Amino acid sequence: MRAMATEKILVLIKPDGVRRNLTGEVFARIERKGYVLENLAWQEPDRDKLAQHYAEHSGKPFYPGLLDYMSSGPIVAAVFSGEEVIAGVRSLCGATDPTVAAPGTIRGDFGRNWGSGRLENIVHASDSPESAEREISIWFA
Ligand code: IDP
Ligand code: MG
Repeated sequence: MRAMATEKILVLIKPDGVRRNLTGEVFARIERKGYVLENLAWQEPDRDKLAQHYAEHSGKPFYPGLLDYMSSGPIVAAVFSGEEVIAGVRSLCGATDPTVAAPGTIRGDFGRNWGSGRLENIVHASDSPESAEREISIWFA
């Protein structure tokens, strides 16, 4: 029998998503698929918090630009739950690069290259149960 342990995921509406009034659109897609909203918070993170969140990318060429992008305005953080919610929400988000993310996905439908030199893609979603637990403790301490 299939395991039914309920999983959780951290979702962030990144500054471009908030700026472009896409917060409700993104959450609506996740809710309509059937996942359950567990927690929600408006956040204006300092650089330390963003560095903790993106620790795995520290040292990569795009890391300083990523932190600039993520500091460019408010963020909305949320926790959703459900069986296989991580795979489900990441599928709704689409590929990292919005230019080629599949149509029908959040990044594919609403994202593009704006010429900022950064990869602005509206939404963050945890990629494993371990990441989700770590990230939820950062944003919902
Ligand atoms: P993900 O958000 O799809 O999980 P990750 O590889 O974990 O993608 O990267 C985290 C974030 O860092 C991306 O969402 C994007 O904003 C940014 N990023 C990833 N790769 C690049 C890159 O090659 N250039 C610029 N920014 C990048
Ligand atoms: Mg990631």
